[in-house]
Amino acid sequence: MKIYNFLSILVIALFFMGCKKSIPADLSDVSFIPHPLSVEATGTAFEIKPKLLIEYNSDQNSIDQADLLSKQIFEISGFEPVVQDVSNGNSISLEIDQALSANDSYEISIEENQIAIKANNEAGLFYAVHTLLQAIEYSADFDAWIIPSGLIKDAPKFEYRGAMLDVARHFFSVNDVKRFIDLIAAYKLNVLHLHLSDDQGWRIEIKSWPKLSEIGGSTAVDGDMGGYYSQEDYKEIVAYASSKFITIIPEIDMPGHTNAALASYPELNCNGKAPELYTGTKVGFSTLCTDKEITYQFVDDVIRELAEITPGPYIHIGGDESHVTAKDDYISFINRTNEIVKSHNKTMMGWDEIALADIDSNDVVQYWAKDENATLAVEKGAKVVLSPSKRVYLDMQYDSTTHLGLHWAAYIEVDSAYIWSPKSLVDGVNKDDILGIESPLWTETITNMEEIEYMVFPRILGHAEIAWSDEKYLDWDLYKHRLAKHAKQLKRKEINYYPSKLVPWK
Ligand code: TNX
Repeated sequence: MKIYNFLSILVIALFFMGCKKSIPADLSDVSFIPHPLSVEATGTAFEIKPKLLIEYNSDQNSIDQADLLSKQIFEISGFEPVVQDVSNGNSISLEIDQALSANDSYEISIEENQIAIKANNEAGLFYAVHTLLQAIEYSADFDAWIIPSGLIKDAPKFEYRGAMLDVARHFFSVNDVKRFIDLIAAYKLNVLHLHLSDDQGWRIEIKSWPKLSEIGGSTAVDGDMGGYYSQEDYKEIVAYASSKFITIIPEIDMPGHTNAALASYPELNCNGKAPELYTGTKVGFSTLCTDKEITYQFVDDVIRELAEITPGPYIHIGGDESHVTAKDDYISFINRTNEIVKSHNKTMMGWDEIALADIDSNDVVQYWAKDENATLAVEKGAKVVLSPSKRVYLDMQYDSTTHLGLHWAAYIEVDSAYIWSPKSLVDGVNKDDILGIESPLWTETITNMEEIEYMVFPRILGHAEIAWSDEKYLDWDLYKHRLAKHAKQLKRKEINYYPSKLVPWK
């Protein structure tokens, strides 16, 4: 009798083991974006079951990341892991390991009973968690939550992986910015540049010049609702971004693109008269009065207050399209502004036109339009962030049939956003001159979060991969299939992405 029971249990057990094997488990089949440095599949799988343990090594840094992983696993699978500080088998463990020398690097070893995450620092753990989450999403269509086994090794190619949001042409709430941060952090971006001022709006409270936000912040393109961040709001954004390893770079665009400031304070105008607030979309018509001393008092106050609430190293001073500032005045304005930025212990960053001024290896130039400016910047020793408008401008229409956005630089379909290489973009600008890449979203035509998502996704996934992954993985014909499989993750996060016909969506 007993032997029959035993045999039937054995048969049932074998049957179920057989079922499990029918779940494909191939780590190299997971559609990682950005692609890790190396992925080695070993053909078995780790199964996520109720009471999964997530262990952190007692170093403080691992705890937050263990919590994050647990919350996300619960959201994806419905199983709530137990997070604890012990070590025994059948668990996911996280620890900082200084033996991993590359900055922000990590390794994930996935075995049947144990997943071990090691990283060079806490950001590395954060990136590892997001890679592992992509591997978990792989099994969303199967009837068990499995993570295919193997070894992943990873490290970023560029240290600067950015996006820019123009909150001046249209204003977006703190919550919108937080969602934007969540969405880009999942793809290992680590910079969010906020374009905080332009002709149409001033979006940050400056206590010593309160009318900037009161008057200058009161409107937006098309007379749409304005708004501004109080310094407390801004600090909240900075802290939220920092919890996702994203550095905020604030931009005050000067000396052009300043109508909102000029309308708020007549003394900043050469004729002492304040212009009307502006709600159109033309560029290049405004300038601060570069030979008035009060202008530099203004610049100093604004940069001082911004520097005090910005922990990151950069202050972006714009400097683009100052078409009504005489060239000599422009150059002396940028030089003086640079001194001011340095006096507040920050590094000046600006659009590529600032290469005309006396910049050097302490400054960062953001290439968007003119090759000769990028080359000049490099000749002067500056580092360059690449934002080629024909490839990464997220406000460009996908094609002539998509209605949001502009097309002055190009129509940028999902393939065109992806098929370019930083190191061969501009003659004379080589890998070592490049700090990284950044994708700007200008918002003349963009008014809400749904529209932001439509313009940003999926193009920014390609940019994230260009910024992070080794060149050898940058192949559109392979990438488009990974992107296609990735759609279910975009859907789960309810991202309103553009369903390009060039991608074989599943
Ligand atoms: C150019 S890019 C601008 C922005 C506009 C954008 C629209 C740059 C530095 N200046 O002021 O919003 O085109 O695509």
